[in-house]
Amino acid sequence: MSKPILISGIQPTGRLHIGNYLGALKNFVELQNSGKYKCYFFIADLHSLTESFSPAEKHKQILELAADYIAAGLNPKKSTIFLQSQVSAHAELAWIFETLTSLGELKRMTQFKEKSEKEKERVNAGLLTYPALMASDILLYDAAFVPVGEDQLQHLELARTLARKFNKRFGKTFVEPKPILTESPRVMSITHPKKKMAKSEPSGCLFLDDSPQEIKAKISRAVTDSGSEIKLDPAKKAGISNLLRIYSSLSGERIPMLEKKYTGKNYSEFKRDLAELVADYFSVFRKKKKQLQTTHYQLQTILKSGSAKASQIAEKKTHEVKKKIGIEI
Ligand code: AQP
Repeated sequence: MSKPILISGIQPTGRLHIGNYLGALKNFVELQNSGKYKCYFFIADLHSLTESFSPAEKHKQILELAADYIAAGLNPKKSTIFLQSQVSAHAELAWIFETLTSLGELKRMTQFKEKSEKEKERVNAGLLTYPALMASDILLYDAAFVPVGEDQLQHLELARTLARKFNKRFGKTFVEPKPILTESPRVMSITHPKKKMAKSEPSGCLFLDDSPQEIKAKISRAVTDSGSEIKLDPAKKAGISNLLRIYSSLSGERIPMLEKKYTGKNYSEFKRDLAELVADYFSVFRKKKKQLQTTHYQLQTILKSGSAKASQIAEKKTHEVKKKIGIEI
């Protein structure tokens, strides 16, 4: 029996933070290495055009994300790694999905509401139609599973709705995908622990390639709470709870074990150990990423060959879709 298909992507909008890693990328690598899935991982460059950018910066960000993928452990021999814009079927199917999606469904999306609120003077239509493109990214490949962070669940639900809607109207064509969440589906900002860690708020991020000195300085400044107990209590102790979750996800030690280990110890001891853990955990990643970025050729080759493979699958699916809706001659 063939393996279930799994797909996910990340936007090339800057350096990855530990939220992107613990919510998504770490899981991509584990799922790939489990050998249980046929995996596709892409760089969501079309999605990233919804935010302000310069062409030179965008080019750099794409190659940087490719280096992040490989340095974190994605392997082009095991997974198809590709660039979204190189597979034109993504944009083509997105248009068809836009015609099947109501304006109300799109306007209700939390991401659209939050981002359009922030970028009042620059709300582009792509921010609104983003979930239709995301549905296309997933449904083109018959993906059964999508590893994502919690913030993407609402968009994934729309992809499921679109698959059902299309199948009902035009006949069985798409698979309804299910999310795969990690134990840290929502890593919080280290400066505003009630808010999600996000690339657009860099001061609250721990970046994967921060130097050990930067990590130490950021963690020592991380917002904690009054009191001194190191205990998971997201409602009353959002700061320390977030740091505990990061510690647990990277070390593999369960939170009750950590609470026991740090009984009677103070925040600064805990923070010092966490900084050391984070710096050590990403030391191989930092070296590999640097080395991968010395030449772009290897990264470009991986993306070109992955995109050619993905195009074959995606084009077959768009032909099927066009036939079903009556626009193929
Ligand atoms: N804080 C987070 N905790 C857990 N998972 C997260 N993800 C993002 N932030 C967190 C997950 O990372 C994957 C890739 O994210 P993306 O690049 O598509 O999203 P993004 O919105 O550009 O990333 P940010 O950092 O969240 O930036 P902004 O500032 O734009 O909001 C996704 O699976 C996502 O769930």
